This record gives sequence, structure tokens and C-alpha cells, in this order.
Amino acid sequence: MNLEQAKQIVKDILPEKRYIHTLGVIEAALSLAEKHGVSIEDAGIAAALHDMAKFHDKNEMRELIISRELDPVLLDFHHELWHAPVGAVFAREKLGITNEDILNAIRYHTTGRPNMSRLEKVIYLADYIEPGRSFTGVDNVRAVAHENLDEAMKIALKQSMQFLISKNQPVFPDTLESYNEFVQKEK
Ligand code: DGI
Ligand code: FE
Ligand code: FE
Ligand code: FE
Repeated sequence: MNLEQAKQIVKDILPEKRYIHTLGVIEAALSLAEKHGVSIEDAGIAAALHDMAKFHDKNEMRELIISRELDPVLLDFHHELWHAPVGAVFAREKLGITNEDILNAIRYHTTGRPNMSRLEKVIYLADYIEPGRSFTGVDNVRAVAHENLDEAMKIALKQSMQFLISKNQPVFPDTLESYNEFVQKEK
């Protein structure tokens, strides 16, 4: 599978708005990958496929989380979180992707996790800073991400958790653990 093939696959699955977001994530991921010595090929494919399950049926995703024995804690959280791990299952089962780093980048693009690979950080951050995003603080993360992946992850995770807390939403354990890791690393 190459980038053009991956783009064509998601173009057929996703509504136009989400496909445009995906093109933005590809652009940001390629730029970050080049800057930080990550495989351009892997970054492009992971970015293209990262939201492939975004609009999948909620009940089917629930069944899949159970049948594929994904983290059962997911079921206690908003279904918005499910498209990332389910997307990794689809990339493997429907598209035959076997590169575990690409699969993990898709799987953890929404929450992050401790011990992320550089590719995982690139995809998490590309999703956060793609040209279509316009929330407060995004320009700062855009600038920092090209200098220091870990510092950018810390800021993005902190802002994400602050947003969730302001909306009275629970924070998924991986998100908190990932944030803690980047803060403690600095000491
Ligand atoms: O799929 P995207 O919209 O491109 O972005 P995403 O996959 O990063 O995030 C999707 C949604 O998930 C976003 O609206 C916020 C939500 N989210 C992210 N982390 C957490 C979360 N929701 C809860 N409840 N807890 C989290 O830790
Ligand atoms: Fe997503
Ligand atoms: Fe994200
Ligand atoms: Fe996304």
C-alpha cells in the first residue's frame, strides 16, 4: 500500500469534510516526519488511514471492541474514542497493514499513551495541528512540534485535558498517563 492508494481508500469511505481534514493531517505528518527523521512513507499512510473508522456504526464498533478483545475500559468512555483502536483493526483486517508502528499510530492518535514511538507522536500532533484546526493555542503547538516532539506532546495533551475538564468530561487513562510521562521526563 502506498500513500496514493491509502488516500483513494479513505476518499471512498469518508464524507468530504473529513477527507479534507485527512489531507491536512497527511500534509502536517509529512512535514513533521521529515523534520524529525521519521519514515515519510509510514507517516503518510498512517495519516491517511488515521480516521478511517470515524463514522463507523457505534454498535458495530462496540461489538468489535469486545470480539477483538480491545481495552474494555474503552466501553466506559465516549464512543468518540473508539474510532482510533477500531481504525487500527480495520487497517489490519481490511487493508492488510502489518506494520505495527503504523497500526499503533492509528490506535493511539486520539488519546496518546505512555512510551509513544516518534511516528505515534507525529500522527497525534499532525491530527492536532493540521491546517484546518483553528482553536486557541494551535499556532503555538504548530511551532513547537517542528522543534521538539515531546514538548509539543506535553502542551497538546495538557490543552486537551483542560478542554475535557472544562466540559466536565472524563479523561481516558492513557491520556493522563501520557501527559504525566512528558512532564516527568523534563525533571
Ligand atoms: O478524530 P478527530 O476529530 O480528528 O480527532 P481525535 O481523534 O483526536 O479526537 C476525537 C474526539 O475525542 C475529540 O472530540 C475529543 C475526544 N477525546 C480525546 N481524548 C479524550 C476524549 N474524550 C474523552 N472523554 N476523554 C479523552 O481522554
Ligand atoms: Fe480521530
Ligand atoms: Fe487528536
Ligand atoms: Fe483526525
